[in-house]
Amino acid sequence: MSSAATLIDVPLGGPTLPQERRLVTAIPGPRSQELLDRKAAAVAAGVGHTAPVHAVAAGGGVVVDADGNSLIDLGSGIAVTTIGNAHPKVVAAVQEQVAQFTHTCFMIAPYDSYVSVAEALNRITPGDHAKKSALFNSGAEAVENAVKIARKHTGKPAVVAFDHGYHGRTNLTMALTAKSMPYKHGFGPFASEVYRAPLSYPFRDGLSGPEAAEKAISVIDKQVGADNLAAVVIEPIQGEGGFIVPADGFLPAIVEWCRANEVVFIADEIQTGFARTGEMFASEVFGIVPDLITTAKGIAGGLPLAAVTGRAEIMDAAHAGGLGGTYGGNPIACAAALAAIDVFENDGMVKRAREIGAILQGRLGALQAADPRVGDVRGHGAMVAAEFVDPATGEPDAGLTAAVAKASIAQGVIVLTCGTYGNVIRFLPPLSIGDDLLHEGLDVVAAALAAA
Ligand code: PLZ
Repeated sequence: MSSAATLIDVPLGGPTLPQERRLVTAIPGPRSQELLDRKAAAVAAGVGHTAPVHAVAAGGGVVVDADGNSLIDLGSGIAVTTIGNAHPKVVAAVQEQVAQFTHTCFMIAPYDSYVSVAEALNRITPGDHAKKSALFNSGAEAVENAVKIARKHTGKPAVVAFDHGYHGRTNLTMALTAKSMPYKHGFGPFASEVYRAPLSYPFRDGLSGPEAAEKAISVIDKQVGADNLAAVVIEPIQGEGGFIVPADGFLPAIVEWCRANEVVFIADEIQTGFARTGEMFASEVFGIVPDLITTAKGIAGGLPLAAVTGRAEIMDAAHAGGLGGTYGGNPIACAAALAAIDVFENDGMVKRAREIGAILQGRLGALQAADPRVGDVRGHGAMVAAEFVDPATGEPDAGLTAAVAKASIAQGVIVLTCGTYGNVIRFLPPLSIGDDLLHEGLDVVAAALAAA
């Protein structure tokens, strides 16, 4: 059986990996191809992959494959390894915890790290009101629980999500997610009492924030009614939907309407959270204070952990025993989260996200100025995207987008696409990437665009 043990010279991951783009075979090389063949035979066809590689180590700004190729990482495993893959503080915390105990189930025998993560989240999330937290395993599970809590608190059934929104792949979160293919197609019926409102999408709707909010609130009022509505769930900057940054004033108007109507405002910060946007949370970019906030991804440096944090009186609405799960707040994931949060707070991550953002905006802005196929460049901090269009019509160009992403990966740069129309390339580099490597990655993407 092929395994890591049979590989030659597998390097140790983390920041000591050589920070370089290095192609020693075509992508995929023979060892990667061998894994992909085994994957095709053993793993359900529904589970896809973006980069055709057999990853063996990662750190800083690179992912190394089994053939010895070193790829520049501009995706962070979908915004997860924000502090850098195999960050030494996370590795040490995990190693210490895994030798101590691996699991007791927090609902059976509680432990310190879960409580410490809750305390940290209560402290660092937006707003200085009294807060409480509960921990889960995945982003989707956090969103599900935020909805449960909001329903229990308000005694109302309905939930509103937005056009282009993404909230997960479980039954309720599929219902909340906008895009059918690939997330929902054929997987229904979906959870009931989920309604959809129009988003602010400045590049495509031409509306000001207050105008877009008025339109959304009118739909919510007329088609749902505040008396039936438990919660509004929204990503402050949409992730999978296309890195859509709402126009100024949109989010504050929605928050204000929720407050006036006893509707819980849930910010899904699973992709935007933890320094990614150049603030600790994207809500701060827009000056809003959510009632509840869902987090995951960057929270624990790559270990599976998620949370719901929010107003203590709302969080406490669920009866004792009403929230939980076997693994939620697993001690190893919590140890990793405490290490990661330490890095976010004390190792300049917010500042680094802004520096990376300036490079991304500068480089992509220059591409846009020179190439009319780049219709829009948008984002905050180290969460920036380019939307590709047909210059003649402004219509989304998914074909061009896929070609640029594919060519970039073949040249050793991992980039991710997104968007309802599949015409957005998003940049989510680890904050541990060096400027030179980031520039080199962007050079490769620019060359791929020029050649496409
Ligand atoms: N909410 C805002 O971005 C996960 C999805 C990848 P889980 N986004 C990556 C894929 O294709 O499955 C996400 C998100 C927002 C919720 C989720 C769901 O988080 O940890 O994937 O369940």
